[in-house]
Amino acid sequence: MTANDPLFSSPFARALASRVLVLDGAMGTSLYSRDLTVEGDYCGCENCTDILVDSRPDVVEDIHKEFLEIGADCIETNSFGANTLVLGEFDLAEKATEFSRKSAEIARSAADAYSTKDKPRFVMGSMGPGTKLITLGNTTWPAMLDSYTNQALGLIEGGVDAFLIETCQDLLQVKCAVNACLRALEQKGKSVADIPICVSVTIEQTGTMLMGTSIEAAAHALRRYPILSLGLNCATGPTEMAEYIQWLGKYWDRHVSVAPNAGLPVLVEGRTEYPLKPGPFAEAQQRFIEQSGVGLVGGCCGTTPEHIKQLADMVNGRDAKRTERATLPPSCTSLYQPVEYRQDNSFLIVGERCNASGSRQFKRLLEAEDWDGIVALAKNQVREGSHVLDVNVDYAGRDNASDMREVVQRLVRQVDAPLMIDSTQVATIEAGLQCAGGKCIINSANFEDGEEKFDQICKLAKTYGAGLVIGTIDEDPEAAMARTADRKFAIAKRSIERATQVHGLDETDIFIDPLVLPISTGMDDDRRSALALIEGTKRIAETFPNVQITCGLSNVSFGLKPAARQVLNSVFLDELVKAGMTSAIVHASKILPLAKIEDDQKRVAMHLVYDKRDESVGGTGLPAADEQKTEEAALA
Ligand code: THG
Repeated sequence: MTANDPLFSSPFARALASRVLVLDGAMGTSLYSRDLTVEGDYCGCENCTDILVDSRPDVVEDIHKEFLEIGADCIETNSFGANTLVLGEFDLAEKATEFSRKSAEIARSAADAYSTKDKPRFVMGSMGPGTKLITLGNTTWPAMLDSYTNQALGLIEGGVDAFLIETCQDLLQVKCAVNACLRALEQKGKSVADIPICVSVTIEQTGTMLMGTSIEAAAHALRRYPILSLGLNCATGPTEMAEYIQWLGKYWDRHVSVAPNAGLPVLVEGRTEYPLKPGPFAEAQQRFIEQSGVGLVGGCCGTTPEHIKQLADMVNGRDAKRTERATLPPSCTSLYQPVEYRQDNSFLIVGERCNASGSRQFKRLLEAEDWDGIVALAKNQVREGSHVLDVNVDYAGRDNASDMREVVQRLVRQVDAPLMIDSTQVATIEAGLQCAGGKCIINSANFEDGEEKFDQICKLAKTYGAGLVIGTIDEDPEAAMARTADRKFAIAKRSIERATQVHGLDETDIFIDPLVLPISTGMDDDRRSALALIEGTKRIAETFPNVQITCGLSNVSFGLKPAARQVLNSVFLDELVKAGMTSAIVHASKILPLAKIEDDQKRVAMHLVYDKRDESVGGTGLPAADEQKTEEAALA
C-alpha cells in the first residue's frame, strides 16, 4: 500500500497528497489555562475534559477558532477520552457516542466557517489511548473494541474528515482502535475512502512506546492496515523525535505526521513548563518536512497558538515533499522488535516446544498451570536460537482459549520473540491474537473443512495484521493431506490465490506448509513422502518466490530413537532449505550443523530421505520395515 492508493481519495487524503498540512496545537493545555470550575463547567467530573463539549461548547469552539485564525489547516476534536472505557470512570459510559458527535459538530462548524476554496479546513477526530491497556491486562480487546466503536460512530455522525488515533502507547490499543473505526465505518455504509484513518504513536524518552515497542516494530505491526499515515506525537520535543521521524521517512510507505511537545517539560516553581519557543519549534519541523517528507505537522503538550502560527507561516502551503522510501523487509514482530521472515544463510527458526502435544514438559506445565515454568521454557528456546515461538495449547478437556490467553499474555511481555499462534480452533487462535500486540503468525489455515473455515482464519490475519501459515490439505476425504508434489503444489496455488485475491493478504505474509509426514513408519508408501516434500517445496518456491515456506520438521522422524531423529531431522532440513524452504518449526538445540555429522550417518540419512533402498547406492535392499531397523541403528 502507498499514499497514492486509490483507497485514499477523500478530500482530506487528496489535500495531504498535494501539500503539507498544519494541525492545531494542544487542546488539553489550552483548556487547563482557562478558568473553568470543577463543579460548574466540569459537572463535578474533575479532569474529564470530554464533558466540556456538552457543558461549555463555547470554550471548545473558541480554542478551535484561535487555531483556525492563525492558519491551522486541521483541527482536532475535543474527544481524546470520549470513549466508553474512559467515560465509564465518571459514570458517563453511555455518553461516548453523544460526546464524540458533539465534539465533531463543534469542530465541523468552526472549520466550515473558516474554509475557503483555496484553503479548506479539516476536522480530525481525536481518539486517545484511554487509561487502560490491553497488554497490561487492564481491559480486554472486546471491551476496548466496543469502547472505540462507540466513539468512532459519534465522530462519523458529527462529520469528521479523518480519524486520528493518537498518543498510542500499546500496539493492541492501536490495532483495536483501527478495527473499531473500520467497524463503525461499515455500520454507517462508509469506508476509509470517505474517512481515512491516521495513527500517531508516542515514543517515550526511553526510545520506545510505553510498552517497550520500537518504532520499527510498530511500523511492521501496523503496515497491513489501511491507514493513511503513521507518525509521532507527545512525550518529547522535536529533537528527541528526530531519529524516529527519520526512520519513518525512510521506510514508511505512506504519509508521516509529527506533533511534538514544546520540548521536554521542566519544573519551574512547582509548575510544569514546556521550554521550546515557537521559533525553534517551527525550524525543527521544517527539517522534518524537507529531510523526511513529513506531510502533517502540528503540536502537542505546551504548544500555543503562537507555536502553530509560526509553523503555519513556515509551511504556508508548501508542496508535499515525497522522499524516496525503502521497502520494509517482510517481518513478524515481538511486542518489542521485528524479526525478518528471511534469515541470511539460515532459515526462520520457530521453536516447537510450547506445544501441549509436542512436548511432555510443556503438557505437564500446562496441566499444573505453571505459567512461570512455561515462560522459562519459552525463554530457553530463545536462548537456544529460536527466532519465533510456536504456541499450541490444544488439549481435550481444558478451556483452550483461556489457556491461550494465560500463556500469550505472559510470553508477550516476558519473552522478546514473535509468536506463532498454533491451534486447530478459530476461537483459540483469536484469543491469542487479542493478547499479542506485535505482528504474530497464525498457524494455520487449510481447506480440510472447506473454504468457510479457511476464510475465517484469513479474516483473523486481516483483523490482527498477522502472517499466516497455510497447510496443503484440502476437502478430498480420500487424500486430505497432500502426499505428492503435484497435490502440494496445486493446493498451495489455490490457497495463495484465495488468501491474496479474496482476502487481500500480502503474498509475503503467507507461509505455505507443504506438510512433513513421518518417513519412519516402516511402510513402503511413507518412505516416498520426504522426496515429495522436497519436490513440492522446489515447485512452490520457483512459482511463488515471495511466499514463505515452512514445515513441522520433527514430524519426519516420529518414533525413531532421539539420536537418530537428530541426524535425520538435520540432514532432511538441509535438503529442504536447499530446495527453497525458508522456515521450520524445530527443536533448535537439536539441529546439528552438517559438519558435525559423521559421513556414514549422513549417507544413511540421505538414503532414507531420498528413499534409495538399492544396494548399489548403499541401501540394504531390504523392505522398508526391515531396512528401517538397520538404518535407525546406523543413525544412532
Ligand atoms: N505444521 C505446522 N504446524 C505444526 C506442525 C506441522 N505444529 C505442530 C507440529 N507439526 C510441529 N511441532 C512439533 C513439536 C514436537 C514434536 C514434533 C512436532 C516432537 N516432539 C517429541 C515427540 O513427540 O516425540 C516429544 C518431545 C518431548 O516430549 O519433549 O517430535 O507439521 N504448520
